[in-house]
Amino acid sequence: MTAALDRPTSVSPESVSLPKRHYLNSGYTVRSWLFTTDHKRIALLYLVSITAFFVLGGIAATLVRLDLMTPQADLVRSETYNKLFTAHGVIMIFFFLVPSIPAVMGNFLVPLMLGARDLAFPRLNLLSWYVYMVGGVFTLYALLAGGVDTGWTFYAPYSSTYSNTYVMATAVGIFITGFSSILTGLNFIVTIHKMRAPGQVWFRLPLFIWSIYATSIIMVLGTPVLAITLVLVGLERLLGLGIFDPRLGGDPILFQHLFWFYSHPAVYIMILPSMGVVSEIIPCFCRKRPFGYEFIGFSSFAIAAFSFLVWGHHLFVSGQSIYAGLVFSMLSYLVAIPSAVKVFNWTATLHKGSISFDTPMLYALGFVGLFTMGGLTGLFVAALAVDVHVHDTYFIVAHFHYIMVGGAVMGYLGAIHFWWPKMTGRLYPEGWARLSAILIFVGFNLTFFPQYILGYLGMPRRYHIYPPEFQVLNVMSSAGASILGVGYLFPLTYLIWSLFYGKVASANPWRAAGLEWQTPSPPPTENFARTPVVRHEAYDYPAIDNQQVEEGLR
Ligand code: HEM
Ligand SMILES: [Cu+2]
Repeated sequence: MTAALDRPTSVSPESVSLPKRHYLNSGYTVRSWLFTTDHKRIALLYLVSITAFFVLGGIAATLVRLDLMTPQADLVRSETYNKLFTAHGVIMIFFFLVPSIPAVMGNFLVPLMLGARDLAFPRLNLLSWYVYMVGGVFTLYALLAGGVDTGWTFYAPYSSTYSNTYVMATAVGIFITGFSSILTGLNFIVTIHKMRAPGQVWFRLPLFIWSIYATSIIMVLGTPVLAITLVLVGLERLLGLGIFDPRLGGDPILFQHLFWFYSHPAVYIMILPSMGVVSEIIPCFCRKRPFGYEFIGFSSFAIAAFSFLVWGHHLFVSGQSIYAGLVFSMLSYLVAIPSAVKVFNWTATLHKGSISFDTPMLYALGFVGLFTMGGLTGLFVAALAVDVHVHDTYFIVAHFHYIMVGGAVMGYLGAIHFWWPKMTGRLYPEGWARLSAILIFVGFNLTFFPQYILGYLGMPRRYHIYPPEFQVLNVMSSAGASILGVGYLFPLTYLIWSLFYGKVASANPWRAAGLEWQTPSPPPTENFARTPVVRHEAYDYPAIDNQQVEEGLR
């Protein structure tokens, strides 16, 4: 087993104490954090910021769900209701989900997984965080000063002409934050091309890197379109140009084309990184090479490419020609193919694996199930006739929450748990963590499954008042939301607890493959004492396990 000689032997007892020198104790001042160019510290800056936004978005969701407990408008006024779901959508999409895995886990892991010291442009990386924060503060100001009521989609001409809420300030905030996304994407692309350790050829890259690369392409190509769209809305508001408002000679459908040309691919900015995470976790917790490594990798690119061809499925009922509708419907089914390839490969990896159900694995399995549900109902809405029936109903709300919360957030939580020992050098309490994973899964389904039924029965989304016969399902959904909310509070609590009291983690507590596990937990500022050399395939779990058996460690 010479090939495996430079693998970490993780469970030897002397390795289980915090290293003397690591990136967390390289400086304690506020300055050492706010001016750091260490990708790992920047990842933590993002972690704290997006967590704060998640809490704010969650509070807005809670108020919406509370209000929908009764058919009449009992809690808030209609204007407030509109502002609440808009705040929820804007925060969750632009300030939580889009930056979640790329900016937190990507920042932390990309250099480590490549065996590099840092990202290609460390100062640009810090700038990205500042740009994100400036945009975030702008938007928060707008939301607190008076709010926006356009929905996160900013449909024109309502947003460009009629709404008298804080559209401009919110749009400026999102516009600014977009640059953060673009800079991060560029940084990742250059880093993945230029900074790989010797021997780290493309087909030995972790699948997480493939997915981050594909995500970065979408970030770089898609985000400018959103930025331009928001500028056009702004110009129409300020100068009365006739771009979108038909009264001024503009075309409101043009807005929808531009908006969804970004926002459909953006869904994959949210989901592809989670797919990458799951492709790391599943092989580790069933001790097998991923089935069809190349297929999982290339399907990320196929998804990224196809995602740019399907925006018109959001316009089926907007009066586009029936032929355009047909083409977009067919193209939408194309995206299902690479997605299904991934699900098939994960499932095949599980087959005859020796599976252990640790917390990251629970999240990964949750991801596969819930993403599949979201994806299958995506096929429903990609069918023209079905979409006419369920368009703008709660069916859509259920569908996208299954993808974005059941999929992307589960992947994010899986990632946080999987790499927490590496990030902090501490283990979290496994029992609590499993409990909360189960709570989140149950709460999630109770929240969003009834919404499929509500939508199918005809309850429109974004409505404040609904007919009494929909109340039972709405109450179920709100009850689920409170379970889900508690489920989310758990990790927030025990992860912070573990920072101080958690058991010290070894360099590689999961016996995982991948360069990031070959350096101490938490890693030193320069990541690796010596530049690692890659001599074997990715995910060589059989070899790792054989070696440990030979050394008498297992
Ligand atoms: C705690 C769990 C959550 C609950 C209970 C929840 C609930 C809701 C509700 C009730 C709506 C309003 C639907 C409507 O009136 O049309 C909504 C909309 C939305 N949610 Fe969530 N949500 C949750 C988590 C999330 C997360 C984590 C994300 C994304 C990361 C998200 C993204 C969205 C988006 C984009 C909208 C659309 C807003 C709009 O129509 O303008 N939600 N959610
Ligand atoms: Cu779409």
